[in-house]
This record gives sequence, C-alpha cells and structure tokens, in this order.
Amino acid sequence: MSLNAEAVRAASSAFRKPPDFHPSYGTAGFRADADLLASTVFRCGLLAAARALLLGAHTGLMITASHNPVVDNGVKMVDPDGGMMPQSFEPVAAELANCANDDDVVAVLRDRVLGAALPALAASASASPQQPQHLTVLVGHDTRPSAPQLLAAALSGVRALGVRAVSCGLVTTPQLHFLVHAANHGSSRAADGPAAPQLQLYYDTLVGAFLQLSQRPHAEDLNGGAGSGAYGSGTAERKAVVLYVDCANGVGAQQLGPLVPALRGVGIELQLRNTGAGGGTLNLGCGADYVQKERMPPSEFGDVPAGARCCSLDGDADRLVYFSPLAAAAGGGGGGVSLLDGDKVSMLAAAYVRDLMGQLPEEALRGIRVCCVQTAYANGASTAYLRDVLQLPAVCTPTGVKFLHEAAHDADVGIYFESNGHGTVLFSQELLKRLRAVDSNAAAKELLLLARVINQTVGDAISGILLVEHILRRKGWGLPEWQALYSDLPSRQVKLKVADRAIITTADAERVCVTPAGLQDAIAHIVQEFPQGRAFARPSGTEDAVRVYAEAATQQAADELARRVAQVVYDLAGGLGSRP
Ligand code: G16
Repeated sequence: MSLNAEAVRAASSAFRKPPDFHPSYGTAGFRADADLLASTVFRCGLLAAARALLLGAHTGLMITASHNPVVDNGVKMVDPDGGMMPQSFEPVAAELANCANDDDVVAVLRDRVLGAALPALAASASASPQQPQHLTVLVGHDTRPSAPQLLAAALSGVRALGVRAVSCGLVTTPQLHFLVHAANHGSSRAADGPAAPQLQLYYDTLVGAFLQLSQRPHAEDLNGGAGSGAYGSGTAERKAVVLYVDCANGVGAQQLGPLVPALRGVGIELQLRNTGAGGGTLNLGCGADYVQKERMPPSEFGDVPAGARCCSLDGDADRLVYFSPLAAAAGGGGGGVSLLDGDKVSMLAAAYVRDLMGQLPEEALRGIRVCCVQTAYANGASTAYLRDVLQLPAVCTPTGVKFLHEAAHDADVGIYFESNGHGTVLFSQELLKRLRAVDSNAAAKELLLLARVINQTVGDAISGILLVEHILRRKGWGLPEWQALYSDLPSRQVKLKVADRAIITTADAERVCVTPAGLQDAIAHIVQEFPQGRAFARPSGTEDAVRVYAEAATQQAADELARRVAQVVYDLAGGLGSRP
C-alpha cells in the first residue's frame, strides 16, 4: 500500500481549517463549536483509517460532543478492541488536526502517522487479505443538527485512504465501541469487514444476559446460603418498579426503545422523558450533567412524584446517574433531588461483586485482584466506604475515562466510575476463564452473566441501568436503601472562565495545582479553614472553563469553600467576567 497523496490532498481541500482555530485533543477527543469542526472531523476520518491500516483491523469514530451544548460537536476515536485510541497517539492527532494546509496534512499523515509502517504496509498489501478495501471504519453520531455535515467529512476522510467507511447512523457512543469490538471479534467478524452494523448483537448480549439473570434465583440461595441476608427477600425481588428515564433529548431515547418491552416483561416499567419528541433541546435543563451538577430534577419531570425512581443519561448515553425528586418546599420552591451519582453506582457494583466473589471456591480466587478506580471528584465518603467497609483497594487517576479504563485493566475486576456517571466494570480474561471452570457455582455463573450485561468496552448508560436494576432487585432495595450505603459529604462544583485555561497545570491526579505560581498555596490556605474541607481546581478538557470542586462538613461550608477557591483562581489565573 502506498499513500495516494493526490487523493488525500484533493479530499482535504474540501475541508479547510479555519485559520484561527487551533484544536486540542482533550479529555475525550476533539470538541468545539460545530461550525469550526469540518476539517478536524475529516482528519479524524483519515486518522481512523490510518489506525485501521496500521493495525490491520476495523476501527471507529463517533461524532458527538456528549454533555456539551447542542451547538458544539466533537469526535471520539475507537480502536479495534473497542477501547479508546491510545494516549500515545494523541499528540500526532493534534498535529494532524492543526495542519495549516492540504500539503501539511499529507506530510503529517505520511511521515508522522503512517511513517515507518508504510513500506511494511505496502509489502503486506499484496499478500494479506487486510487490504484497505477490506478494512472498515464504523462511524456513528448523536442527535446534533450538525451531525450530517460532519458525518460527510468523516466518511470522506476514511475513503481518502481507500478504507471502507460504514455509517452506523444514530447510535450511542458505547454502542459504537461495542460494534467496533464485535466487528473485530467473534461471529460478526467478516473477511471483508462488517457490511452493516450489528446493533441486534448489542441488545442480544446485554438484554439477553439481563433477562437470564432475572430468571435465576439468588446465587446465595443456589449456593446453600441463607438467601434473605445480603440479597434481600425473594418477595421484594419480584416487586414491579417504575423507572423514569431522562434521555437528555439525546440519542439514548431511541436506543432505549428495544428495552421498554423487554424490561416490562420482567416487571420494570421504563417511562422515557426528554426524548426529543417534546421539542426540548439536547442537554438543556436535562441530562446527567445537569442533574449531577445542579442537583435539580430535569425538564419534563414536573409530574414525577417525590421519591420516584429516576435516572438520567447524557447526550450520547455514556453517563448515568440515578436520582429521586424531593418534595417541593412549602410555598412551591424547587425540591431538588436525592442524587445517586457515579460514586454511588460504583459502590453498589463493588459491594455486589465483592459479595459474589466471596462465594467462589478458593481455587478461582487465587491471585485475583479487585480494584476500584476513582478521580479527585469522588466524594470523600465514597472513598472512605471503599477503604473501611468494603476494604477494597482504590486508585485515583486524572479525569477522563481513558485514564480510569486503563487503570481498571490492571486488575482482574476493575470497577471504575467517575462521579459524573461515566464508568463500567471490567473483567479480565483470566478471571473469566476461572469462572467458566467453576460455573456450577451459582456466583460464578452470575458473574459470567454480569460480564455480558456490563459493556466491556466503555461506560454505557443503557448497560448501567441493567446493572443497577439487577442489583437493586437482588437486594430487594429501593433508592433509599441504596442511598443509605453511606452519606455523601456535602460538595459543590462550579466553573469559571479565564483568559487561557492552559496556564493551570496540575499534578497528583489533578489534586494539586502546579501553575500558576501561588495558586496551590492559596487553595491549601483556604481549605484548612474548613472542617473536613477538600478542594481543587483543574482546566476542563471538554469546555473552555476551569472547574472547581469543594467538599466540607456542611453544604453551606462546601458552597463557601468553592466560592473562595474560585476567587483565587479568578485572581491568579486571569478570570474573565465578574469575580465569583
Ligand atoms: C468527557 C469524558 C469524561 C469526563 C468529562 C468531563 O465526558 O469522557 O471522562 O469526566 O468529559 O471532562 P472535563 O472535566 O475535562 O471537561 P463526556 O460525557 O462529555 O464525553
């Protein structure tokens, strides 16, 4: 295979980079105002095709800006294993996205992306079935109005390298990750690449395993345990529930459709809200980010009774938080929500998996490591619960699924969730092999089914709903019992604008500011005034903002601590607008 420079140059000329636009590869890929992004998405198409050529396998590209406002868009890159593009490739992705002209695009692609691999690719192309036309880049998108135009740019980029581009249409980000993995593994792998996306396989895998789980008695009962202890009573287990789902006016609404009849059949009634049908705007006054940060019920929840079981997805359905509306104060004031964030999902999953592991025979457990991965945003009470009650090891990484996912892979069971609701539970191949070897043990069987319910490629709100509902049902719990696992420390998150957020750099998994000079000392000085106080500031990798997190013994104190830290950020890092 040789690079057809002329084809790349010609295709690239249709997608010129705006001169003053300097895209950077952030927390989850490129993200910006959609009007600026055509060249970036075209070049990501080139990059996804180049990764397919380099690895001899199918890759993916998702057009989404997830939780951002509807006017933004972005790209998330998917590697053949269904995971994210490795971080080592991010600098060259940024270099390609920032090329000033078509010649530079060709040069970076040839010298920096394909580079030394070009001669090898040329040699293998004649011998191998993995010629460009047999490799596929699967492209998905969310519900943003800018999607069609950016999809065209992505497809053009892929095809400029002679690789097949297949549009999966409207899919969630986790579905696209799943599809890419499926295209490269197992029964759906075709010699000439996937002709059509295999969404049915996604539902069959996750929902099929969930339905099997819901028909099984408690693992503890089957293993001869008391049965009504940790897992609750069989009667409570069968109680029908209504779950109100805030779909953020995003792609999750459509993709949850097949779950509605399937879950109704086992006594779970999904009531979908903010589906887009009511004319609502993506992520505006709704969605997981809104509910988690504002602690308010989303739009279209006015008639949902206080105490109801509710959850909220984000725009591309890779985040999930649960909540319950609180009764409005006398006089009609907004009632707020009782929030069960990503930390609560994580602890619920960790407690459950730990209980199941405790029922496995000794030989299955030898040398097996279970670990929870959190970020600096994890509520201090969740970290204490993990350490003191569950007695599981915890790892703290910087913000971003890419960091947590990697750390979770170091364990045999890696449980990772960000507080904002991104996360999953990863099972190692070694553990799955051991579980298969003892699958007459009911807990082993249940863990094997859980590994199918839980999306193994990336955090997935749909998969998360199935996981949470299964555990709650097993335990015979409602949201209050789940909430009572531990009491969150009061916390507050705020964001502010500064002239250049890149001047804030951090260390120690973002818990310490390195620059600008004096900022960390100022934050530390303020924090010591607050009992149980903890605070940090970090530049967002998805929005033009600096985020400040604070927690303290009371809500009033957490609010005040966040405000004081935001003030020093404003003063020392070039705050814009009015001082917090
Ligand atoms: C993305 C990432 C998440 C991260 C979030 C916020 O979420 O995938 O891992 O927590 O951005 O990042 P930041 O604080 O740097 O803006 P999403 O849902 O927008 O894809």
